[in-house]
Amino acid sequence: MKTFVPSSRFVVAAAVAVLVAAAFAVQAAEQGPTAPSVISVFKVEGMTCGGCEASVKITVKRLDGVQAVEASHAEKRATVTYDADKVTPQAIVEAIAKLGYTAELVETKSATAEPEATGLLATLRACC
Ligand SMILES: [Cu+2]
Repeated sequence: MKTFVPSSRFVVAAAVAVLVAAAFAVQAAEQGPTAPSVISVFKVEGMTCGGCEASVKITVKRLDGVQAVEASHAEKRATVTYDADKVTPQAIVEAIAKLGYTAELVETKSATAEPEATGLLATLRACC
């Protein structure tokens, strides 16, 4: 009578499967609706047209943890919805500064409503 002895390859595969499942569980938990989102409003100097707004939106949106970005050159303002555990207002200010604009944090409040989808119609071009 043979006893089932798992091969080392089987053990490794099983271990990998468990780790992958655990990673997915952690990811699902992190993306849950309980993630703490906040909205920060920044005063942004230097934007002169819609292209500038698009540059700010696209750049800030790329930061890990940023969920939505609104920018207005007329109001000299950018409004960013983000996960406060992943990104800071200072990081957002620095990202905008690298584009050549001056950003300053005005206020931070907790996000109450779902952020609108943004940036879908933004034109991809370097500007001003
Ligand atoms: Cu512009």
